[in-house]
Amino acid sequence: MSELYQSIYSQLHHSQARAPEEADLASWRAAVVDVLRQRIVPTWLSAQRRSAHSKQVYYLSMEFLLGRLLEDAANNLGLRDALEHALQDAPFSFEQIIADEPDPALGNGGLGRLAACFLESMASVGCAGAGYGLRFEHGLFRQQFCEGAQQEYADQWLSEHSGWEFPRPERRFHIGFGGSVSGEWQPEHQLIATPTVMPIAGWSGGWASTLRLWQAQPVEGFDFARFNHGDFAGASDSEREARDLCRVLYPNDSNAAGKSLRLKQEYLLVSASLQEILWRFSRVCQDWLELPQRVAIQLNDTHPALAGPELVRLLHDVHGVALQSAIEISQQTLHYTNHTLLPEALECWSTWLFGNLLPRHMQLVEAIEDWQSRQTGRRSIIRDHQVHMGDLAFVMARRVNGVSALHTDLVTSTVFADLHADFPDRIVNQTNGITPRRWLHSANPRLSGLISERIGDTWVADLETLEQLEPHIDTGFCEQLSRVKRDNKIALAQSLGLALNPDAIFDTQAKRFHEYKRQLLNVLETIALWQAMHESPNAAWTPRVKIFAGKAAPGYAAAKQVIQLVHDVARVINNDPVTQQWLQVVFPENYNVSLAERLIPATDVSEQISTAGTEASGTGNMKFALNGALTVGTLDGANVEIRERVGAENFFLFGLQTDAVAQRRAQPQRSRAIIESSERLSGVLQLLAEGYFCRLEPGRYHDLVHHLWHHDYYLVGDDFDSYYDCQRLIDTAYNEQTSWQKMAALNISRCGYFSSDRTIRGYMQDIWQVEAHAAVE
Ligand code: 26W
Repeated sequence: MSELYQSIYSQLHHSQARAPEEADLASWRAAVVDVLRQRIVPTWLSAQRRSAHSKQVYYLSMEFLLGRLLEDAANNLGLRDALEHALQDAPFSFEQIIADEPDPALGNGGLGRLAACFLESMASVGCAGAGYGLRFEHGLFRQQFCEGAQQEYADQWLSEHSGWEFPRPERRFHIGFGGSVSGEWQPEHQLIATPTVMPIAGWSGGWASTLRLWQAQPVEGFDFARFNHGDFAGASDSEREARDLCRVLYPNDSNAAGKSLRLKQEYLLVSASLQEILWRFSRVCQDWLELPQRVAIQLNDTHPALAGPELVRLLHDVHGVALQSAIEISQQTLHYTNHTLLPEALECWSTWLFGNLLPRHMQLVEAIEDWQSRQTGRRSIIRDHQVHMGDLAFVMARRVNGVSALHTDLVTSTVFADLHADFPDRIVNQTNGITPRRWLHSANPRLSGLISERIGDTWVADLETLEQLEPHIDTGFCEQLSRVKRDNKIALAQSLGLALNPDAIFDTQAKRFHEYKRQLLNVLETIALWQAMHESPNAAWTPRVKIFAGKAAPGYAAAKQVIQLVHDVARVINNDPVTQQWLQVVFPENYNVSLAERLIPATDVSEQISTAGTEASGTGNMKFALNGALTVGTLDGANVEIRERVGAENFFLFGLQTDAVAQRRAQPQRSRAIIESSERLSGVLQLLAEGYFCRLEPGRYHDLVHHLWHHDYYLVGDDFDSYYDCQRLIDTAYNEQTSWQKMAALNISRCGYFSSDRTIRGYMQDIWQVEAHAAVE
């Protein structure tokens, strides 16, 4: 019996008091998690001890889209094979145990997943620090389709104890809301924040980082007096009110709703985290002036932008630092990443709401604005009775960064042009990245094995060494690559329970549903292709499986309509005997990290088709390319850099570029003429308008078509023909399998740059000014 098996057995026996023969899958999983956790803890503690006196990096984020942790931990600790082996004779296999883990979805999309990749990369490169977030009871909703319409259900990731968390109930911080400021801030309500902490193991188990998630509880729990007076429900009011704060993650991706609960959540995160950060600092240093030398705080978008005034408040009101000095120390400690240019996503709060909930912070924002105005002659934070969080974050940050080269240029020349003129050295670029451990090594073992057979496995820790693959890309390699992809497609079809043709192009668009991402363009092209197949049923069509995956914000009607349209179109096309052999449309439910891990390795064509100038970076684009999918894409976000690196000949480019988009938008009335000039697009819209895809409700898509005719803001019409033609080039290219696989292989070997290890090293050098620690022995 292996040592690992003994540990698992003993955990079941001693810690869970279960006879292993009778224990169910969840108990076995809990035992495996516990055993892995025990292996991480020594590294984790010694990493903290070793770095206690070095500069610390704190990543503040409303979202951490972690995905399952067990497989990742087993891989990073090098225990995967041993665990598979150890569990051979157990009632459940390692595969079953992995698949049983809930997928913590404490995030919406790209921004949250980036935070999770960053924690893993910080652990892998030896960057001391921690992530801070909220422990939402319900993460992003579970998606189901009912007659093609999205329905939302509560996510229950906490229904079983996750096993990875260590509660720290003794670490309590008071959080105040409301009240008045006469001399001191006297909050009207208070609650207590306590964290749970989780270790995140780095590659090869040499370092571990920490995620701290806050939860709220009442200062006084159960109201015994009320209970005794017969008010049984009221007795637990304060309990419920506190818990409501962390009840649910806001499911809005890029739409700032301006709700008071959201502002409270943001303040809870910021205040609890900063109080803890200052407490940790004060254990090693008593001079507040040294804060910027010992601590770097990164704000993940504006969601934690209250950190500006809150840090000033803690330093000045609580620790007695002079106001001007408190502002300067704060500004030298904080850094801000912008993740979006969409105007509707830029957070602002009415001064009324802000002032009522956080009266002291309102005063401090005014003091910050006075300070801004003394330096630059400009005030920009409070405008039109709104507190503009982007401006607040910018003014209070030592560095501000965009997330791709193009996005950083646009940040500089558009939203923050004025502030950039005032602080010309502040904006820097840090192109996003993804962790190769999760997104290649663990998600795609077939490909990862093929790569390692040729060049060894140093690429896992140093992704740029993938370029060593290039001399090995010959016919033999291409054949093997093609087999790997085919096997991944078969595995995907099996896991979805669908009969899909593994020799077809698997063409995937997996991301949040949003008008700017243009899933609509993809569906319209699908309809056009289907029509063309009908017109020439004797042509040699290249078979395709069109895969759509993603969620729409529950209140986002236009995005939800596109989800419904995909279903209506899929129903017609999938039941068409003429085209069935060539075209299938599928839409798996409930896209999340685990589903992404199955879709990406099985994809040939990656859809990255946002209107140029709207997608800040994209990170899915990197995951697909690294797994050997070819991109069909616009010159937007990080697509630009992907294309530069993999080579223009290995990337399918179409569509208007940023400057042309701006010019075209100045003439909104042209939409109609553009549609009329495309016979193909007109034909598609004709079908939609006449209700072809939903006979029972023929008017269903009238508005959608009307919108395209009259105000096609995301320029679906403009890019349609160029996109359609590009897809037909793809059909032709795919028929030459050797050259296709060669292009795929070059995408893999040239994507090493997009490792989040490179991104983290960039932040460490250009923004945080910290050194990496050597691995713990
Ligand atoms: C408060 C409402 C709200 C919620 C989320 C506003 C904005 C957001 C995010 C900024 C949306 C987001 O996830 N942005 C994505 O960030 C990724 C990581 O940098 C980028 O790759 C994506 O292009 C960007 O859309």
